[in-house]
This record gives sequence, structure tokens and C-alpha cells, in this order.
Amino acid sequence: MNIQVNQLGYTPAMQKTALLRGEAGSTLEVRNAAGETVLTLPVGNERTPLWGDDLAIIDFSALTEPGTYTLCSGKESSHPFVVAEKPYQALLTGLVDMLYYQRCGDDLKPEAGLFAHPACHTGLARVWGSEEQREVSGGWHDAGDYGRYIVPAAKTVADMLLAHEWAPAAFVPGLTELMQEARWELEWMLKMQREDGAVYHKVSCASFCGMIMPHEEKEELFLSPVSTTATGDFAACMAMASRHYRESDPAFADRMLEAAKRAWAFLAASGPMLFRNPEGIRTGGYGDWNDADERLWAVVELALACGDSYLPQVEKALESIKQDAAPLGWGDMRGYAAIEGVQLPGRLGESCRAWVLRAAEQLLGRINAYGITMTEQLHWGSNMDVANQGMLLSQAHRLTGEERYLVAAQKQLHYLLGVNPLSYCYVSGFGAQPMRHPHHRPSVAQGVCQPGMLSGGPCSGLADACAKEHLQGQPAGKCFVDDHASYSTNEICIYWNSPLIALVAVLS
Ligand code: 9MR
Ligand code: 9MR
Ligand code: ZN
Repeated sequence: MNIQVNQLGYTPAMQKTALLRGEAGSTLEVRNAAGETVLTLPVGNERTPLWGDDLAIIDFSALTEPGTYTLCSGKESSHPFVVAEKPYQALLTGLVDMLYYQRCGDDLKPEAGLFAHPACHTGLARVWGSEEQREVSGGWHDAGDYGRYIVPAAKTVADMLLAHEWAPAAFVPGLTELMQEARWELEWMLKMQREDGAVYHKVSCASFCGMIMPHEEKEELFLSPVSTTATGDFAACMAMASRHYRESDPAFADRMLEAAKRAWAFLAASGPMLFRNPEGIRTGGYGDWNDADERLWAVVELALACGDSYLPQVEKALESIKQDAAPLGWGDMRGYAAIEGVQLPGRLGESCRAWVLRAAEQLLGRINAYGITMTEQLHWGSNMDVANQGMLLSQAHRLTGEERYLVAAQKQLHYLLGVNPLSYCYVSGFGAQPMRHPHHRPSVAQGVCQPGMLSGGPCSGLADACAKEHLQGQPAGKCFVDDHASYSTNEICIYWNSPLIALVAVLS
């Protein structure tokens, strides 16, 4: 395709831009479902070079009438798309259902179809380096693998809670309901805390298994050592969740807040314990070089959940952290501290607000022709970065009401759903050209692609053999291959879906 559009469509009010390349003509025609031209726009001579293409950027926001359309110019055309009041409802349900499919230790409902399976990973887990065993069943499988890791879990749940806070009306239940699904993860996280408040970094088998269904992985489970990044993220997420569940279930909220305080007490008494895989464990590391951001986020959430006694510590932590960006994890959690910190009283709240807006402003200044802010390099899971930035921009819009932030947030969504150099809708099962072959064990095992999963997307580092074979010399935006062997470009993850859930919800 040489005319890129959001394949899931647009609301009537949205700004709409199409990107043209190839043998495009001097006009762009908008055709309706009957093939009639309903709008003709000049293309002009201006071209923007990006990622090996010369792009013409055409604004077709004049199209506001609900319907199904295709864009045509010269020899080129777009995938069909709709203009509708609620174009993303099924997508949002699908993205939340994905988390239900990731459930571990649960018998999945028959409605999960080919992806239903009996409860998996139910055996006790051995604490690495000891004979102690613990019951830590539950939670979600992280990604295309079956590990369960605290750091990415905290990010996922935080995004869901923000989505619920920002746009509660956007959610209609599918296989599951948003807050019930988040609770599934929270209950597991509580089991991962040690009596002294510290939190085990992860539970997994020693190595990644083959391309089998979850209940077929029967090797021994290990709890990897505790870390201060996991403990900080845990404290933050639990304190945050305690506020969100306070009204519906005060006892659950109390249990989470008590766990958060215990985690904080451990952190306050310990220096950094940064995670590296211990000997013999080869699953995902989620290692980090710094736990200051996790500690800051934790103390911000504790202050919001239990008040003023934490404010001096917030002040101290805010003073010593760099506020030159507001990333939303999984490694750097400063953005959650900033976004949540706007609710703090007085000066502290104001400084967090200024931080969010500064970070959003910087993003605006870097937006390229495809609407995203990264041009030279795209990292593993770049689609998460895009969705994260969409979240931050939409928060800036919520804080100020300024349209330019909203338009930029929408661009992040359009990119993920089709306005990108390879014309993919990066969510499986949605759009005219979805990603179809993810690095996702159940999909490979069943020979069918599970729907509702956001692909990691282009990774310019070519970090697996399949990417190295197919993508040599490609520009960053094209370093993606829809092949299940390419885990560095086409895996799926709970914490890649979650910022997209938040973004779609606020833009719905
Ligand atoms: O399947 C694994 C995936 O979930 C991880 O993200 C990825 C990177 O850690 O590793 C995948 O496992 C691969 C392993 O690292 C190397 N041998 C091939 C495995 C995939 O088939
Ligand atoms: O998302 C992680 C990415 O930022 C890292 O570069 C990559 C390699 O360490 O690991 C990614 O996380 C994987 C995790 O280690 C195991 N489960 C699948 C995750 C996504 O590929
Ligand atoms: Zn499992």
C-alpha cells in the first residue's frame, strides 16, 4: 500500500492525514463504498523524506460524514477505513481480552476457543538457591513466553488503572471486565511479596520452553531473587490500586495498602538491589541500572494513598531526580510519578504538572512525518514507546485542554493502526492488514493467530536471527518482520497492550 491510513478509521471530528508515496497523482480522491468520489484534494509538490521514502502529507479532515472510504491517487490507493462515532470499541474490548488470554493458573473459559486451556503453572515455585517452596500461582504470562515478572506487571496494571480513571465509560465488557482483570494480576503480585516486605523479581522456569501451550510447560518453577526495582514498582502499584478499589472493596484496598507500606519499609532500609539473572536462570531479565525512579513513583503513590506523612520524602525524591523526560517504563518509571504527582498538594503537584507539560512539549518538537517522535533508532518494543508517548500527550491534553496535544496523541494511535512505512495494523485480528505471525507460543502451537495483541514493532538493532536475515540495511521504521521467529520485532506483551488500552480509551 502506498497510501497510509488508520485502518480502524477515524471519528468525524478527528484531524485526518494520509501519507502518499510511489506513483501518486496530483490529486487525492476520497471514494465511498459505492466507488463514487466524494472529495478531491490537491496533492501539491512538497515531499518529506523519511525512512527511505518521499512522503506527501495530505490533510483530509474535511471528510466528516460517517461511512466507509478508500483514498486513491494516481496508481496508488489505501486500505478501506471508516469514519464513525465509535470506531475503536471492538478494538478496545479485544485489547482487554488479550489480558484474559494471558491468564496463568486459571481454566480459561470455553469462549476463549482455541486458546482456552486448563490451569497452567500451578505447582509450587522453589526459591532460587534454597529448598523453600512457595505458592505463587495466578497472574498473567508476560508475553509470548510464560514467565511472570513483577516489573512489567506493575506497568501493565498502572496503565489499566489510568485508563479506567481517564475514560471509565469507554469500556464494555468482553471476555472480561477491566477492573476485574487488573485484580487478577494484583492478587498474584501480593503472593510475590516476602514476609519482610521485599518482592521477588519474577517466577519462571529456568529457560524458555518450546512453542507449546502453557499447560504443557511442566518444568520446575523458580522464584528469582528479590530486587528493589520490583519492590518499588510493587509498592507504587499497590498503593495506586488501593485508591482505585477503595470504594468497591475496602478490605482489598486495605490489604494492598498494607503490602505497599511493608514494601516501602523494606526499601527505606535497603540500598539498591538491581536484578540480574542468577546462575541457571535464562528467562527475561528486566534488569535495570537505577532504582531511583521506582522509589520516587512508590513514594508519590503512598503520599496519594495515605497522605501527608510521606510528603517530605516525595519532596526529597523529586529534588534528586532528573526531570528531563517522563517515560512510562518498564525500565524508567519517572512518567508515572509525574502523571500521578499532579494530584499532590500545592507546590509538589504544580512541579509535577510542569514536568508532564515539559516532557509533552519536547515530544511535540520531535514528531516526524509518520507522526511519531523516534526517527534514527527504534528500540525493542518501539510500539510501546509510541503508545506510552500517546498516553503522556493525552495527559497533557487533559491538564491543559490544548488541542495540539490531543492531535499528537491521535497520531500515535494512527501510526500503530496503519499510518506506518509497512502499512501494518500492528494489532492482530484488526484492520485490513493486521500483523499475523507473532512470536506468541499459543498462536504458534495452534497455528492460528490470537486476536487483540499489539506487536512490539520495528527494532532497528536487529536483535534476533530472523531480523538479521530479513532486515539488513533497512531504515529504522521498516525494521519489522511479520514472522514468529522474530522475537525482537514481533513478540507481543501485556505491557505493550496496556498503554494502547489507555490511549484508545481516552481517544474513544
Ligand atoms: O521466546 C523468548 C521470548 O519470549 C523472549 O522475549 C526472547 C528474548 O529474551 O527470547 C525468546 O526465546 C528465544 C531465546 O532467547 C533464544 N532461543 C530461541 C528462543 C525463541 O524461540
Ligand atoms: O521488552 C523488553 C525489551 O525492552 C528488552 O530490550 C528485551 C531484551 O532484554 O526484553 C524485552 O522483554 C521481554 C522479556 O525479557 C521476556 N518476555 C518477553 C519480553 C518482550 O520481548
Ligand atoms: Zn501459566
